[in-house]
Amino acid sequence: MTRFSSVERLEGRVLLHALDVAGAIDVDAVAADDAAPFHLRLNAGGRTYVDSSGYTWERDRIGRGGRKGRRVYDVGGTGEEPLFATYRTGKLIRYTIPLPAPGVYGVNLLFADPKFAEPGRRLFRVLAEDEPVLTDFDIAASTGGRAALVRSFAVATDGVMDLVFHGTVGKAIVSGIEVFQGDSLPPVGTSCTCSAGSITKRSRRRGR
Ligand SMILES: [Ca+2]
Repeated sequence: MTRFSSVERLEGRVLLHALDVAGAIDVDAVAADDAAPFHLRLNAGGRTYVDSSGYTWERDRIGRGGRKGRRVYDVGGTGEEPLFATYRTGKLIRYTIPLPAPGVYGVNLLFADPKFAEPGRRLFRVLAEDEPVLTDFDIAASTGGRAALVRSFAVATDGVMDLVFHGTVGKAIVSGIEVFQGDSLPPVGTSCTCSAGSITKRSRRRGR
């Protein structure tokens, strides 16, 4: 069994050091982390980006699968076009995000479809911690395509947030990911109508 014994903050990233529970526990470091709620902003498929509110979105170093992309176009419903116009896309995309501790975290997923404006051309599902949070998700059906869209969830985690995007018609796509503790902030730079959902480990049904 391991415990997270210390947390370092470097360039906005949180590095976790897992030590055997019999090892020395740096209580001060854990306490210091408790004072600052975890909040990761990730610019999927893009570079480091500072949004209009001054928050830094990290470049996409941890995404796996698919490819990074960027399309210059007028992204509707947002003032953060560089965030939404860069994306990771593919049949199977995976983000594995280390967290300070197990528990419930807020997740905002940012989307914009740079290609399709009509429904039915791109459908995908999203799993958080192995549970589907979006099924037959169709960006264009919600926004008409080239506009910002945010979906928000509360997800119970084991200390590592696993997000999987799986294209069922065409390729999955994602423009940004926020994972955070504490109160939810308004979705960045978007005027969309956002849905909220939540899952907990207790509600999970296995064997489906
Ligand atoms: Ca992006």
